[in-house]
Amino acid sequence: MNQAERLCEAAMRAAADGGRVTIIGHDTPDVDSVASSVLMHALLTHWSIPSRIVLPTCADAQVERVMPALGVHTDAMNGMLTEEDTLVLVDHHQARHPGRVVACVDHHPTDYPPDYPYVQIEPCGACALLVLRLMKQAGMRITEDQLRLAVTAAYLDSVALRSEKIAAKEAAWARKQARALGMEEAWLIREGLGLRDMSLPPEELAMTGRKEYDFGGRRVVSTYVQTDAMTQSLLNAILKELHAQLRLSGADLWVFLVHDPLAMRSTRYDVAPDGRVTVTEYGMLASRGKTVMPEVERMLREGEGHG
Ligand SMILES: [Mn+2]
Repeated sequence: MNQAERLCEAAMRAAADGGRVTIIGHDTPDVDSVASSVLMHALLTHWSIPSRIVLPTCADAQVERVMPALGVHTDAMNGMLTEEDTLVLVDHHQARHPGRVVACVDHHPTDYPPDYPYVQIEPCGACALLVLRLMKQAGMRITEDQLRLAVTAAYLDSVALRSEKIAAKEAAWARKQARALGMEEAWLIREGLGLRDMSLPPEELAMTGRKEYDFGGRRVVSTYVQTDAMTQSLLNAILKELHAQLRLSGADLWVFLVHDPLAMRSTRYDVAPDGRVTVTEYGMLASRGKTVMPEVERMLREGEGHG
């Protein structure tokens, strides 16, 4: 038995204390968030620890499209949270909802890790892969449905295995499993690239993948778009919308990313409340979780100023 898996089990068991724990992914749940929750639920069930999954907000459109095909129905995950709840965070590590956090398993690195009884934050192509590893360490027999969930999460959370956040070894594993499971790789790639329909209104393009962060009291909102067809006029319209949204939200900064998965590069636009925009170019598909937000967090916490 592995050390991480043993600590994880002990923390969850102590927390459950005969009751039930609640598994919760990040806000605007994506496929990796939901897949990680479903796998964590299976792991807790294996340990005979009662648990439920709660999606903290409405899932994104890709979840609605993809999860039913994988046999996962999210309508049963609409519970309420109260201060009495005991929470297990997956695919994020910042507590933003009522309840006491007892554990987190996440793949968004931070220089400022939280202080929960069990914290496992490791760079990884998808959080679902970390949970899958815990399941294997716990001696579980992994079903084909569970493997399919993990493989799908790997493709969809890493821009079809192209993001810098997925290690070559993990990508090779995902490709091999997809083949062995008879999954349609063209579909995984299409969903993973997630190329946006750029004829949508800029208000909509501006808001994809919205996440909120609290970096020592500084609030940051972030969204992104994946496209190979951004134009200057469309970008201007999006940035204007983001500035309006930033002022409405009262946050300190809006970080907007344009990922071009075909050119393999990302551009970051930091929109400040005064309307100033700072542009950062990445000569790669920069991962928001692995590279961009840790940079933003450092910038804000260490007060390097902005712009
Ligand atoms: Mn994820």
